[in-house]
Amino acid sequence: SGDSTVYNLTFIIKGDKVLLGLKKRGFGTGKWNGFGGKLEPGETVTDSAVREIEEECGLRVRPEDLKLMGVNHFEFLWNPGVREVHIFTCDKYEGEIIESEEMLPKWYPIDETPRNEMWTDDVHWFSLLFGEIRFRGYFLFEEHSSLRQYLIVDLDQP
Ligand code: 6U4
Ligand code: NA
Ligand code: NA
Repeated sequence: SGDSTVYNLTFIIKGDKVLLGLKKRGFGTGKWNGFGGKLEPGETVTDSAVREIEEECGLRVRPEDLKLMGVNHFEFLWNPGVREVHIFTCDKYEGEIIESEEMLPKWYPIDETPRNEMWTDDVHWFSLLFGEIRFRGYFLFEEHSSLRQYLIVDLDQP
C-alpha cells in the first residue's frame, strides 16, 4: 500500500521449538525476534525472506516452504510512514545455524520465549503462529515499548 515500507519476518520451527535471533545492531537492537528485513529493489517478499534468513542465521529455505501467517502494519506517533511486516513460519530448512554480525540465533521452546525481550506487539499475535491461525494486525506505538492502540483480525476463525 502507498507509502509503506515492506519487511519480512520468519520464524523457523522445529517440533515444539522456535528459532529466535537476538538482534545485535540496527532497528530493534537487544530484542529477540524472527529473521528478516526490508525488501531490496526488485525482490518479492518471499525472495527477500529467503535471503534474510540465510544472511542472519545461515539456514537455507525454499520460497515455497514459507507459510504466510500474518501481515502487520506498524505506525509510530513520532515518525511518519507505515511499516508493513509479512510474517512467515517455516519448518523445512537446510544447513547449519550460524551467528551472524546482525543476529545471535537460539532455539526456544514455543511457550518459553523471552517475552519481555521481544517487541511489545509480539505477545498479541505470537501464539497464533503455532495454532496456524492467519491474521492481520494494526499497531500504533506511542513510545518504543508502549502501544497506544492495536487491532488484530483473525482470518481463520469459523
Ligand atoms: P538493514 O540494516 O537496513 O539491512 P534490514 O535487515 O533490511 O536492515 P531490519 O533488520 O531493520 O531490516 O528489519 C527489521 C526486522 O524487524 C524486520 O524483520 C521486521 C521486524 N520488525 C519491525 N517492527 C517490528 C515489530 N514492531 N514487531 C516485530 N518485528 C518487527 O515483531
Ligand atoms: Na534484518
Ligand atoms: Na537487510
